[in-house]
Amino acid sequence: MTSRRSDISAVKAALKTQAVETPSWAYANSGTRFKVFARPGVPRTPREKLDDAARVHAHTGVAPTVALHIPWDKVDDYGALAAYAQERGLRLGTINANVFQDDDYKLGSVCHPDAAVRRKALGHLMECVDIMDATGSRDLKLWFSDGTNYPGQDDIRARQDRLSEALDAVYERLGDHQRMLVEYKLFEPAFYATDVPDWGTAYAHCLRLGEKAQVVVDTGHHAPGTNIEFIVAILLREGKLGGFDFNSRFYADDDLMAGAADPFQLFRIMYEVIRGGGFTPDIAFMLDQCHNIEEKVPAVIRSVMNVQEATAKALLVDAEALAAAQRDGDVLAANAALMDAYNTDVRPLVAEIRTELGADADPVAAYHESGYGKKIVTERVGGEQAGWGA
Ligand code: LRH
Ligand code: MN
Ligand code: MN
Repeated sequence: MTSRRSDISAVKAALKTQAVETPSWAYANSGTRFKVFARPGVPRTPREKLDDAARVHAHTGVAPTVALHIPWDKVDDYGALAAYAQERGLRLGTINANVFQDDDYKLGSVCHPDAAVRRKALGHLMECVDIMDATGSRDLKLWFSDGTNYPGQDDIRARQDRLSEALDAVYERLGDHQRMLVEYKLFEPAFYATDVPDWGTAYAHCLRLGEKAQVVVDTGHHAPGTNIEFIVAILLREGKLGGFDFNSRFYADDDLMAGAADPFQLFRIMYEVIRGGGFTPDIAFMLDQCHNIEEKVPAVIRSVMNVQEATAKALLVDAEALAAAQRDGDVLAANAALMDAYNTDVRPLVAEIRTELGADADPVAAYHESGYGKKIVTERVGGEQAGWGA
Protein backbone atom coordinates (compact mmCIF):
# COMPACT_ATOMS: atom_id res chain seq x y z
CA MET A 1 0.00 0.00 0.00
CA THR A 2 1.18 3.46 -0.77
CA SER A 3 1.62 5.97 1.99
CA ARG A 4 3.48 8.74 0.22
CA ARG A 5 2.06 12.17 1.00
CA SER A 6 1.62 13.19 -2.63
CA ASP A 7 -0.31 9.98 -3.31
CA ILE A 8 -2.59 10.56 -0.38
CA SER A 9 -3.35 14.08 -1.50
CA ALA A 10 -4.14 12.80 -5.01
CA VAL A 11 -6.46 10.20 -3.49
CA LYS A 12 -8.15 12.88 -1.43
CA ALA A 13 -8.53 15.18 -4.42
CA ALA A 14 -10.07 12.37 -6.47
CA LEU A 15 -12.48 11.42 -3.71
CA LYS A 16 -13.67 14.99 -3.44
CA THR A 17 -14.82 14.83 -7.05
CA GLN A 18 -16.95 11.74 -6.49
CA ALA A 19 -20.70 12.12 -6.70
CA VAL A 20 -23.14 9.44 -5.60
CA GLU A 21 -26.68 9.82 -6.86
CA THR A 22 -29.38 8.82 -4.40
CA PRO A 23 -32.72 7.41 -5.55
CA SER A 24 -35.95 9.16 -4.62
CA TRP A 25 -37.58 5.81 -3.88
CA ALA A 26 -35.01 4.97 -1.20
CA TYR A 27 -36.66 7.61 1.00
CA ALA A 28 -40.15 6.14 0.52
CA ASN A 29 -41.80 3.12 2.07
CA SER A 30 -40.99 -0.18 0.44
CA GLY A 31 -41.17 -3.83 1.29
CA THR A 32 -41.39 -7.30 -0.06
CA ARG A 33 -44.35 -8.87 -1.79
CA PHE A 34 -45.41 -10.02 1.67
CA LYS A 35 -45.56 -6.70 3.51
CA VAL A 36 -44.67 -3.05 3.28
CA PHE A 37 -43.94 -1.67 6.75
CA ALA A 38 -44.90 2.00 6.86
CA ARG A 39 -42.50 4.21 8.79
CA PRO A 40 -43.55 7.48 10.45
CA GLY A 41 -41.97 10.54 8.87
CA VAL A 42 -41.58 9.06 5.41
CA PRO A 43 -42.03 11.62 2.59
CA ARG A 44 -45.42 12.14 1.04
CA THR A 45 -44.32 14.09 -2.00
CA PRO A 46 -41.33 14.32 -4.34
CA ARG A 47 -40.41 17.59 -2.61
CA GLU A 48 -40.22 15.87 0.76
CA LYS A 49 -38.03 13.19 -0.80
CA LEU A 50 -35.73 15.97 -1.96
CA ASP A 51 -35.71 17.43 1.54
CA ASP A 52 -34.42 14.07 2.80
CA ALA A 53 -31.89 13.79 -0.01
CA ALA A 54 -30.61 17.25 0.89
CA ARG A 55 -29.81 15.97 4.39
CA VAL A 56 -27.81 13.11 2.92
CA HIS A 57 -25.83 15.56 0.80
CA ALA A 58 -25.34 18.00 3.68
CA HIS A 59 -23.91 15.28 5.94
CA THR A 60 -21.80 13.44 3.35
CA GLY A 61 -20.90 16.21 0.89
CA VAL A 62 -20.88 13.79 -2.03
CA ALA A 63 -24.54 13.14 -2.90
CA PRO A 64 -25.58 16.19 -4.94
CA THR A 65 -28.07 14.57 -7.33
CA VAL A 66 -31.30 12.65 -6.94
CA ALA A 67 -32.76 10.14 -9.37
CA LEU A 68 -36.46 10.33 -10.08
CA HIS A 69 -38.78 7.47 -10.99
CA ILE A 70 -41.78 8.30 -13.13
CA PRO A 71 -44.68 8.13 -12.28
CA TRP A 72 -43.69 7.65 -8.63
CA ASP A 73 -42.35 11.21 -8.71
CA LYS A 74 -44.94 12.65 -11.03
CA VAL A 75 -45.49 16.40 -10.62
CA ASP A 76 -47.17 19.04 -12.74
CA ASP A 77 -44.11 21.19 -13.14
CA TYR A 78 -40.72 19.52 -13.38
CA GLY A 79 -38.94 22.81 -13.90
CA ALA A 80 -40.30 23.93 -10.53
CA LEU A 81 -39.18 20.66 -8.96
CA ALA A 82 -35.69 21.22 -10.38
CA ALA A 83 -35.71 24.73 -8.90
CA TYR A 84 -36.81 23.32 -5.54
CA ALA A 85 -33.90 20.88 -5.69
CA GLN A 86 -31.50 23.66 -6.54
CA GLU A 87 -32.62 25.74 -3.57
CA ARG A 88 -31.58 22.77 -1.43
CA GLY A 89 -28.18 22.42 -3.04
CA LEU A 90 -29.26 19.48 -5.18
CA ARG A 91 -29.80 18.69 -8.84
CA LEU A 92 -32.26 16.28 -10.36
CA GLY A 93 -30.42 13.35 -11.88
CA THR A 94 -31.37 10.29 -13.84
CA ILE A 95 -34.95 9.83 -14.93
CA ASN A 96 -36.08 6.24 -14.42
CA ALA A 97 -38.88 5.06 -16.64
CA ASN A 98 -41.53 2.77 -15.26
CA VAL A 99 -43.23 0.44 -17.72
CA PHE A 100 -43.76 -2.34 -15.24
CA GLN A 101 -46.63 -1.41 -12.97
CA ASP A 102 -49.72 -1.04 -15.10
CA ASP A 103 -52.17 -3.89 -15.63
CA ASP A 104 -51.58 -3.46 -19.35
CA TYR A 105 -48.00 -4.69 -18.90
CA LYS A 106 -48.89 -8.21 -17.78
CA LEU A 107 -47.31 -9.68 -20.91
CA GLY A 108 -44.67 -7.01 -21.28
CA SER A 109 -44.29 -3.38 -22.28
CA VAL A 110 -42.20 -2.55 -25.35
CA CYS A 111 -41.96 -6.29 -26.15
CA HIS A 112 -45.68 -6.94 -25.66
CA PRO A 113 -47.36 -8.90 -28.48
CA ASP A 114 -50.07 -6.22 -28.77
CA ALA A 115 -48.99 -3.11 -30.66
CA ALA A 116 -51.36 -0.92 -28.64
CA VAL A 117 -49.56 -1.79 -25.40
CA ARG A 118 -46.20 -1.23 -27.06
CA ARG A 119 -47.38 2.21 -28.18
CA LYS A 120 -48.46 3.07 -24.65
CA ALA A 121 -45.09 1.98 -23.24
CA LEU A 122 -43.19 3.93 -25.86
CA GLY A 123 -45.35 6.97 -25.11
CA HIS A 124 -44.21 6.77 -21.49
CA LEU A 125 -40.56 6.55 -22.49
CA MET A 126 -40.97 9.61 -24.69
CA GLU A 127 -42.68 11.44 -21.83
CA CYS A 128 -39.62 10.63 -19.71
CA VAL A 129 -37.39 12.36 -22.26
CA ASP A 130 -39.71 15.38 -22.13
CA ILE A 131 -39.21 15.36 -18.37
CA MET A 132 -35.44 15.21 -18.86
CA ASP A 133 -35.71 18.31 -21.03
CA ALA A 134 -37.53 20.09 -18.20
CA THR A 135 -35.24 18.91 -15.39
CA GLY A 136 -32.00 19.20 -17.31
CA SER A 137 -31.26 15.54 -16.63
CA ARG A 138 -28.65 13.80 -18.73
CA ASP A 139 -29.66 10.17 -18.35
CA LEU A 140 -32.74 8.10 -19.01
CA LYS A 141 -32.57 4.74 -17.28
CA LEU A 142 -34.47 1.94 -18.92
CA TRP A 143 -35.25 -1.26 -17.16
CA PHE A 144 -37.80 -3.57 -18.73
CA SER A 145 -39.59 -6.18 -16.70
CA ASP A 146 -40.49 -7.78 -20.02
CA GLY A 147 -40.16 -11.50 -20.44
CA THR A 148 -42.07 -14.74 -20.42
CA ASN A 149 -42.83 -17.31 -17.76
CA TYR A 150 -43.23 -20.38 -19.93
CA PRO A 151 -41.49 -21.80 -22.98
CA GLY A 152 -43.57 -21.06 -26.04
CA GLN A 153 -45.47 -18.23 -24.34
CA ASP A 154 -44.17 -15.76 -26.92
CA ASP A 155 -41.55 -15.62 -29.63
CA ILE A 156 -38.13 -14.79 -28.16
CA ARG A 157 -36.82 -13.34 -31.43
CA ALA A 158 -39.92 -11.27 -32.21
CA ARG A 159 -39.71 -9.77 -28.74
CA GLN A 160 -36.14 -8.64 -29.45
CA ASP A 161 -37.35 -7.02 -32.70
CA ARG A 162 -40.04 -5.14 -30.79
CA LEU A 163 -37.50 -4.07 -28.19
CA SER A 164 -35.16 -2.76 -30.90
CA GLU A 165 -37.96 -0.79 -32.48
CA ALA A 166 -38.77 0.98 -29.21
CA LEU A 167 -35.14 1.62 -28.33
CA ASP A 168 -34.52 3.06 -31.80
CA ALA A 169 -37.40 5.48 -31.38
CA VAL A 170 -36.23 6.64 -27.95
CA TYR A 171 -32.67 6.98 -29.16
CA GLU A 172 -33.82 9.22 -32.01
CA ARG A 173 -35.69 11.40 -29.53
CA LEU A 174 -32.65 12.00 -27.27
CA GLY A 175 -31.04 15.41 -27.34
CA ASP A 176 -27.33 15.88 -28.07
CA HIS A 177 -26.34 15.77 -24.42
CA GLN A 178 -28.74 13.09 -23.32
CA ARG A 179 -28.08 9.40 -22.96
CA MET A 180 -30.02 6.24 -22.43
CA LEU A 181 -28.80 3.73 -19.90
CA VAL A 182 -30.00 0.22 -20.61
CA GLU A 183 -30.30 -1.92 -17.49
CA TYR A 184 -30.29 -5.70 -17.50
CA LYS A 185 -31.55 -8.13 -14.90
CA LEU A 186 -31.28 -11.88 -14.88
CA PHE A 187 -34.84 -12.65 -13.87
CA GLU A 188 -37.88 -11.34 -11.99
CA PRO A 189 -40.67 -10.69 -12.62
CA ALA A 190 -40.26 -12.96 -15.66
CA PHE A 191 -39.07 -16.40 -14.66
CA TYR A 192 -38.43 -18.23 -17.92
CA ALA A 193 -36.94 -15.73 -20.39
CA THR A 194 -36.28 -12.11 -19.54
CA ASP A 195 -35.90 -9.92 -22.63
CA VAL A 196 -32.84 -8.04 -21.32
CA PRO A 197 -31.37 -10.62 -18.94
CA ASP A 198 -27.66 -9.88 -19.14
CA TRP A 199 -24.97 -7.38 -20.06
CA GLY A 200 -24.46 -9.06 -23.43
CA THR A 201 -28.01 -8.39 -24.53
CA ALA A 202 -27.90 -4.82 -23.23
CA TYR A 203 -24.52 -4.32 -24.89
CA ALA A 204 -25.73 -5.65 -28.25
CA HIS A 205 -28.60 -3.18 -28.28
CA CYS A 206 -26.41 -0.29 -27.14
CA LEU A 207 -23.75 -1.07 -29.72
CA ARG A 208 -26.33 -1.02 -32.51
CA LEU A 209 -27.89 2.19 -31.21
CA GLY A 210 -24.76 4.30 -30.91
CA GLU A 211 -22.73 6.21 -28.38
CA LYS A 212 -25.65 7.78 -26.55
CA ALA A 213 -26.73 4.28 -25.48
CA GLN A 214 -24.80 2.84 -22.56
CA VAL A 215 -25.15 -0.17 -20.30
CA VAL A 216 -25.94 0.29 -16.63
CA VAL A 217 -24.82 -2.34 -14.13
CA ASP A 218 -27.17 -2.94 -11.21
CA THR A 219 -25.06 -4.93 -8.77
CA GLY A 220 -28.10 -6.93 -7.62
CA HIS A 221 -29.05 -8.20 -11.05
CA HIS A 222 -26.73 -11.16 -11.55
CA ALA A 223 -26.63 -14.83 -10.76
CA PRO A 224 -24.87 -15.66 -7.48
CA GLY A 225 -21.13 -15.82 -7.93
CA THR A 226 -21.06 -13.66 -11.06
CA ASN A 227 -17.79 -11.78 -11.42
CA ILE A 228 -19.29 -8.31 -11.75
CA GLU A 229 -15.96 -6.53 -11.88
CA PHE A 230 -15.12 -8.51 -15.00
CA ILE A 231 -18.28 -7.20 -16.65
CA VAL A 232 -17.29 -3.70 -15.55
CA ALA A 233 -13.81 -4.08 -17.02
CA ILE A 234 -15.16 -5.30 -20.35
CA LEU A 235 -17.84 -2.63 -20.64
CA LEU A 236 -15.39 0.13 -19.78
CA ARG A 237 -12.90 -1.23 -22.26
CA GLU A 238 -15.57 -1.07 -24.95
CA GLY A 239 -16.68 2.43 -23.93
CA LYS A 240 -20.11 1.11 -23.06
CA LEU A 241 -20.40 1.51 -19.31
CA GLY A 242 -22.85 4.28 -18.48
CA GLY A 243 -23.20 3.81 -14.77
CA PHE A 244 -24.16 1.74 -11.77
CA ASP A 245 -27.17 1.00 -9.68
CA PHE A 246 -25.38 0.09 -6.46
CA ASN A 247 -27.04 -2.10 -3.87
CA SER A 248 -26.29 -5.32 -2.02
CA ARG A 249 -27.70 -8.76 -2.41
CA PHE A 250 -27.49 -12.01 -0.53
CA TYR A 251 -29.96 -13.98 -2.63
CA ALA A 252 -31.63 -12.24 -5.57
CA ASP A 253 -32.45 -8.57 -6.22
CA ASP A 254 -32.45 -7.79 -2.51
CA ASP A 255 -31.82 -4.03 -2.89
CA LEU A 256 -30.04 -3.82 0.46
CA MET A 257 -27.61 -1.03 1.35
CA ALA A 258 -24.63 -0.80 -1.01
CA GLY A 259 -21.52 -2.34 0.45
CA ALA A 260 -23.45 -4.12 3.20
CA ALA A 261 -23.41 -7.69 1.92
CA ASP A 262 -20.08 -7.77 0.15
CA PRO A 263 -17.85 -4.73 0.65
CA PHE A 264 -14.98 -6.61 -0.97
CA GLN A 265 -16.96 -6.94 -4.19
CA LEU A 266 -17.70 -3.21 -4.14
CA PHE A 267 -13.98 -2.55 -3.73
CA ARG A 268 -13.15 -4.87 -6.65
CA ILE A 269 -15.71 -3.12 -8.82
CA MET A 270 -14.34 0.31 -7.90
CA TYR A 271 -10.83 -0.89 -8.58
CA GLU A 272 -11.83 -1.89 -12.14
CA VAL A 273 -13.60 1.45 -12.58
CA ILE A 274 -10.44 3.31 -11.64
CA ARG A 275 -8.17 0.93 -13.58
CA GLY A 276 -10.37 1.42 -16.66
CA GLY A 277 -10.39 5.22 -16.43
CA GLY A 278 -14.04 5.22 -15.45
CA PHE A 279 -13.75 7.45 -12.41
CA THR A 280 -15.26 10.37 -14.31
CA PRO A 281 -18.63 12.13 -14.46
CA ASP A 282 -19.37 10.00 -17.55
CA ILE A 283 -20.05 7.11 -15.24
CA ALA A 284 -23.13 7.61 -13.08
CA PHE A 285 -22.64 6.22 -9.58
CA MET A 286 -26.19 5.70 -8.48
CA LEU A 287 -27.76 3.85 -5.59
CA ASP A 288 -30.83 1.72 -6.23
CA GLN A 289 -32.03 0.53 -2.87
CA CYS A 290 -35.14 -0.11 -0.85
CA HIS A 291 -35.07 0.19 2.89
CA ASN A 292 -37.77 -2.10 4.15
CA ILE A 293 -37.07 -2.34 7.87
CA GLU A 294 -34.39 0.25 8.54
CA GLU A 295 -34.59 4.01 8.95
CA LYS A 296 -34.29 5.42 5.48
CA VAL A 297 -32.18 8.60 5.56
CA PRO A 298 -29.37 7.09 7.68
CA ALA A 299 -29.49 3.97 5.50
CA VAL A 300 -28.85 6.11 2.44
CA ILE A 301 -26.08 7.95 4.29
CA ARG A 302 -24.47 4.64 5.24
CA SER A 303 -24.62 3.47 1.62
CA VAL A 304 -23.00 6.65 0.33
CA MET A 305 -20.25 6.20 2.93
CA ASN A 306 -19.77 2.58 1.89
CA VAL A 307 -19.35 3.55 -1.76
CA GLN A 308 -16.93 6.29 -0.75
CA GLU A 309 -14.88 3.94 1.44
CA ALA A 310 -14.69 1.29 -1.28
CA THR A 311 -13.55 3.99 -3.71
CA ALA A 312 -10.92 5.27 -1.29
CA LYS A 313 -9.52 1.76 -0.88
CA ALA A 314 -9.50 1.22 -4.64
CA LEU A 315 -7.67 4.52 -5.13
CA LEU A 316 -5.08 3.42 -2.56
CA VAL A 317 -4.00 0.39 -4.59
CA ASP A 318 -0.31 0.79 -5.33
CA ALA A 319 -0.55 0.56 -9.10
CA GLU A 320 3.21 0.38 -9.60
CA ALA A 321 3.72 -2.41 -7.10
CA LEU A 322 0.77 -4.28 -8.55
CA ALA A 323 1.99 -3.94 -12.14
CA ALA A 324 5.49 -5.04 -11.14
CA ALA A 325 4.16 -8.11 -9.34
CA GLN A 326 1.97 -8.95 -12.32
CA ARG A 327 4.91 -8.55 -14.71
CA ASP A 328 7.03 -10.81 -12.53
CA GLY A 329 4.28 -13.38 -12.33
CA ASP A 330 4.38 -12.97 -8.57
CA VAL A 331 0.87 -14.12 -7.83
CA LEU A 332 1.06 -13.63 -4.09
CA ALA A 333 2.59 -10.16 -4.25
CA ALA A 334 0.01 -9.07 -6.81
CA ASN A 335 -2.82 -10.30 -4.65
CA ALA A 336 -1.19 -8.69 -1.60
CA ALA A 337 -1.07 -5.33 -3.37
CA LEU A 338 -4.84 -5.41 -3.73
CA MET A 339 -5.46 -6.80 -0.28
CA ASP A 340 -3.22 -4.23 1.41
CA ALA A 341 -5.36 -1.49 -0.05
CA TYR A 342 -8.60 -3.27 0.78
CA ASN A 343 -7.52 -3.87 4.37
CA THR A 344 -6.60 -0.24 4.96
CA ASP A 345 -8.85 1.54 7.42
CA VAL A 346 -9.84 4.52 5.29
CA ARG A 347 -12.38 5.90 7.72
CA PRO A 348 -10.07 8.63 9.09
CA LEU A 349 -9.21 9.65 5.51
CA VAL A 350 -12.79 9.97 4.33
CA ALA A 351 -13.76 11.74 7.55
CA GLU A 352 -11.05 14.30 6.78
CA ILE A 353 -12.38 14.74 3.26
CA ARG A 354 -15.91 15.29 4.48
CA THR A 355 -14.74 17.90 6.95
CA GLU A 356 -12.80 19.65 4.20
CA LEU A 357 -15.91 19.60 2.02
CA GLY A 358 -17.89 21.27 4.80
CA ALA A 359 -19.84 18.10 5.57
CA ASP A 360 -19.57 15.92 8.68
CA ALA A 361 -16.77 13.62 9.77
CA ASP A 362 -19.36 11.18 11.10
CA PRO A 363 -22.46 11.68 8.92
CA VAL A 364 -24.69 9.15 10.67
CA ALA A 365 -23.98 10.62 14.11
CA ALA A 366 -24.46 14.15 12.75
CA TYR A 367 -27.79 13.13 11.25
CA HIS A 368 -29.02 11.76 14.56
CA GLU A 369 -27.74 14.81 16.44
CA SER A 370 -29.49 17.14 14.00
CA GLY A 371 -32.93 16.01 15.19
CA TYR A 372 -34.13 15.84 11.57
CA GLY A 373 -35.42 12.29 11.97
CA LYS A 374 -37.63 13.35 14.89
CA LYS A 375 -38.72 16.53 13.11
CA ILE A 376 -40.07 14.69 10.06
CA VAL A 377 -41.97 12.28 12.27
CA THR A 378 -43.70 15.21 14.00
CA GLU A 379 -44.24 17.31 10.91
CA ARG A 380 -45.23 14.77 8.29
CA VAL A 381 -48.64 13.84 9.55
CA GLY A 382 -51.66 13.38 7.35
CA GLY A 383 -51.61 12.80 3.64
CA GLU A 384 -50.43 9.66 1.95
CA GLN A 385 -46.88 8.44 2.37
CA ALA A 386 -44.90 7.76 -0.75
CA GLY A 387 -44.27 4.12 -1.22
CA TRP A 388 -43.31 1.38 -3.56
CA GLY A 389 -45.64 1.88 -6.44
CA ALA A 390 -47.27 5.07 -5.15
C1 LRH B 1 -35.40 -3.28 -11.27
C2 LRH B 1 -34.72 -2.04 -10.80
C3 LRH B 1 -34.76 -0.95 -11.84
C4 LRH B 1 -36.00 -0.21 -11.38
C5 LRH B 1 -35.73 -0.18 -9.89
C6 LRH B 1 -36.83 0.30 -9.01
O1 LRH B 1 -35.22 -4.33 -10.38
O2 LRH B 1 -33.41 -2.32 -10.41
O3 LRH B 1 -33.63 -0.12 -11.77
O4 LRH B 1 -36.16 1.03 -11.95
O5 LRH B 1 -35.37 -1.53 -9.64
MN1 MN C 1 -31.79 -0.94 -10.78
MN1 MN D 1 -33.32 -4.12 -9.23
